[in-house]
Amino acid sequence: MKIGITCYPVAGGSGIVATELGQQLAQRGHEVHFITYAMPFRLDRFQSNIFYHGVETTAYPLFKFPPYTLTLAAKMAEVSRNHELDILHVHYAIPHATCAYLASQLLNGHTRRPKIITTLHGTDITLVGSDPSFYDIARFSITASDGITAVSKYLADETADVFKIDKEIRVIHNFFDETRFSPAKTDCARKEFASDDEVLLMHVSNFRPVKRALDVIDIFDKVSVQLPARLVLIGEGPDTVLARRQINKRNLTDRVNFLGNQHRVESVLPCADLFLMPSEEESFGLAALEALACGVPVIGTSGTGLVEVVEDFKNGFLLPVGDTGSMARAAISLLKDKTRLTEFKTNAAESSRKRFRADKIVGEYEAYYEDVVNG
Ligand code: GMT
Repeated sequence: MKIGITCYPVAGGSGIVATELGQQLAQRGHEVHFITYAMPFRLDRFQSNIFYHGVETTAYPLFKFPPYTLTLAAKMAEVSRNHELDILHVHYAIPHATCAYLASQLLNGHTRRPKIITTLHGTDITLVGSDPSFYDIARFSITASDGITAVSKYLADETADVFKIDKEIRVIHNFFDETRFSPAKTDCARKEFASDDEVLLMHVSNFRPVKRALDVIDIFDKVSVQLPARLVLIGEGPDTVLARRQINKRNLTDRVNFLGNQHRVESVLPCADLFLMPSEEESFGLAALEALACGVPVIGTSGTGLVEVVEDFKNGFLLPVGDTGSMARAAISLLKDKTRLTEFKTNAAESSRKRFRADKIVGEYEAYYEDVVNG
């Protein structure tokens, strides 16, 4: 098939899933066209069957805000026409589903109009989509799509509820590339971050308030009172400054390592003993899945989409949002019990492979594409 993919090209979960999906589809022989305003974050090497179409934004004195959505819609229509796309798969509803709808209108009368599939990732619904000013346009654009997918049942239910949508929302979970994400075969670069007698905790996110980076630091602080410990923080975002300030305030500077955005998290993740994801909201938790795939147990929040990813008491623990005391206690007891920790690490690698490996989940996308294209 010929598939156009639009996503945010930055280091967020939706862009990463879209990029990895495009790469997997290209490997399976599909022709994939990325239509984005910059080269997607993980599209960092040449691959055959992948094409990139940059979307320009026009700076004109009259435009206080460059009309990116219009140039994106026009580019979607142009690429669809020139390459006879079968599918335009947009990730993150706002504004991509709206742009795809507009592109489809531009193609009215053209014999081959691509089917539009919108994949909902989370904050497009839970935060942005439900903001009153976006509600109508988000609902309209999502329902106007030929196909809708959500990255968890939790998100599909939330979407149906918030937007009163009775159309099918197909649940297709996030996935990982098992040729890259796997437990440490050697000692990885662990000694760069911690010595043999220290435990190593890790957190990866875009440091938005929803990720509760200060809870990560609080949990780490509590753990390090009981155990010699180090923390590695990966990613960047609006709360990075707050997090640094908190680390200084608690005198943890020499035990915390900030790595910023990393294109290849798989080279660092396997070094960790435990991954922390205490998010307020998490529709799925791709970073948690990537940690599990690297054999790292996860402490996350209950009542979020993480319940579909982390198996409580098997490869991690799920606790209420903000309950850093319980999260720290769970972390300490697991880290102190080496036999149980090894068992959790094995479970993490095995169950993530069984449930979320790329060939299984990408096959689900392909089957869905077939369903939508064949009406
Ligand atoms: O909020 C983020 O962390 C980024 C956001 C995105 O859309 O870029 O991530 C969402 O999509 C990921 C990929 O599907 C999910 O794994 C994340 O759980 C989800 N984030 C939230 O729901 C907060």
